[in-house]
Amino acid sequence: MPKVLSEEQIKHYRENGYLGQMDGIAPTEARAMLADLTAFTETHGISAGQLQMKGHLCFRRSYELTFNDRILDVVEDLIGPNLMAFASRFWIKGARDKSFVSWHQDSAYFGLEPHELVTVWLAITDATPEMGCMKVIPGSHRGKSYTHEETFAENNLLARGQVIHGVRNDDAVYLPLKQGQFSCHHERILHASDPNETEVDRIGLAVFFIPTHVKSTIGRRTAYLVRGVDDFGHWDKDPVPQSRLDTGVIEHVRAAGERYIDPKYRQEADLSEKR
Ligand SMILES: O=C(O)CCC(=O)C(=O)O
Repeated sequence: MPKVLSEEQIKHYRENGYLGQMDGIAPTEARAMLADLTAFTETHGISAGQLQMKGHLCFRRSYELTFNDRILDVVEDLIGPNLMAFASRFWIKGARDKSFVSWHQDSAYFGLEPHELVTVWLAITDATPEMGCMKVIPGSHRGKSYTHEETFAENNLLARGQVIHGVRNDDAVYLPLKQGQFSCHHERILHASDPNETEVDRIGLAVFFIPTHVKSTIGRRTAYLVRGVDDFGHWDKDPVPQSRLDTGVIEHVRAAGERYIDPKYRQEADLSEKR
């Protein structure tokens, strides 16, 4: 018996690989997160969006968000009751920002098996098609694993500018969100986003959740239990941010990001696709 989703929504996710527009946090809470992001940049001289893999651990608020019942009830209905937060990324596009995200599948890079990861994309600001909200190709999570070309193109927000060529934009569904809402997408779905053509920022936090039975295919890494029990022990534990901007965890976050962009990691994660 699902906790919050209808059978129809679960069927939609299984068939299409995504769910859009669910209520997550209050706009006041989203604005507090924006203030944290600004304070982080002032303190560290970099944007939290530059931290590729576990940005949410830099803030007590976004760490706590990974335990949010409203969000976890949805994730539980999709992938079961025993859940870990594996990683995250703040996706930040300023006003009139040319940054974009090319078509890609997260499964080619995450080094996980089986591919059951659900991304919760939480809108910290509104995200509309004009602002470059997420877009997906429905059902593509059930198709093949694609080869990505690593372009390192300027303005591509992906760590290696990885691109899947030949995806038809006409087949895309856009996932607009209001501030505080979230969408979910499957690790294997083809997804992308366009530049922000508006005068206001578009900021989201993507948190990547896995069931506890999912393994790392590239050696031991860290994650943490957010709900249920872990009967598998596949993951070491991430450090916990103790204060609003806990500087103690930043080295851990940086190291996870550096490992993610290391070409050796990419090779091994890719091989896991073919095992
Ligand atoms: O926020 C975006 O524009 C892209 C997000 C994305 O690729 C993801 O969350 O996996």
